[in-house]
Amino acid sequence: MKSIISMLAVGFLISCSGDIKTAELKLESMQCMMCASVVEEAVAALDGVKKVEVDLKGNSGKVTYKASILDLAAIENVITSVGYSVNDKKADSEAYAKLEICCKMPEDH
Ligand SMILES: [Cu+2]
Repeated sequence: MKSIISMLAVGFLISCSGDIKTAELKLESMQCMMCASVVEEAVAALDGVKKVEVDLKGNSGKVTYKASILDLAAIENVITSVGYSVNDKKADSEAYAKLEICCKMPEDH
């Protein structure tokens, strides 16, 4: 089932524009709605991002972007720069230190 959906998605993207990519984001350090909206807004503000969805409960996200303007590393960098970890990249420690207490990892409470 999943492969059928992704085949359809790939077909759709190619017929639409070869330049558009979708990437999954692992967002393990999000704690609350505020975290989700901070991450979402930071990514949405990047030039070349078409769409971003953050799933707080799933600790994940999905971003659709123009590959000619932006790459995944730049998207990951903006997320770490606002204090959250993404995929295998750690949050910027200064930005993380400034987060509200409720937005920090449970072990730091
Ligand atoms: Cu939070």
